[in-house]
Amino acid sequence: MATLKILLFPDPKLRTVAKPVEKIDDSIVKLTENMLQTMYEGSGIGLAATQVDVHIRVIVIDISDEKNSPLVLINPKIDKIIDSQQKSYSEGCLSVPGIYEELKRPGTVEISALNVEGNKFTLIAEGLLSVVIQHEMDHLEGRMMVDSLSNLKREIIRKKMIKLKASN
Ligand code: QAP
Ligand code: CO
Repeated sequence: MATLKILLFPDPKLRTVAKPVEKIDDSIVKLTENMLQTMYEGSGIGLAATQVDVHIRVIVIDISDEKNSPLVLINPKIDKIIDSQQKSYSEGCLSVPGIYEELKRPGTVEISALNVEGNKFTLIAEGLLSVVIQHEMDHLEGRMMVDSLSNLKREIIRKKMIKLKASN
């Protein structure tokens, strides 16, 4: 396994729209393993392939405290918004380290995706899991959590990230 380099906001590559996975071969399996390792190493709970500069529709998530419940979603789709009542959550992002922002999203969603064996599954996600899935699916569309903030806030974050990059 390998740790992958995570793109940082405002890297323009984070704006790439990811393509569907057509065939789950060894390279996809390896990518999901490396993404999980990268996420765990960064103390993350979710990571999209976009963030490691691979522009295909793959997401990894683990919201468990023990970090022993990896979830891989390939070509994920929101089939139904079950509870359209917007819920507020403090969101972070491995591509925007040190920044947490309160965002509103639908509370409960029904998702379908392929697992790493290529089998389709559906799940009803609520609470943190729902938020993380929606956050990671945004990455696959080239969207980021800073997009809904005010221009001023986004500009402050952009400057912080550029300083952070320069100090690394
Ligand atoms: C998305 O984000 C998420 O600032 C996943 O210094 C997170 O795993 C959605 C992280 C929370 C909703 C709520 C962030 C690690 C990890 C940081 C992450 C940091 C180190 C973020
Ligand atoms: Co993110």
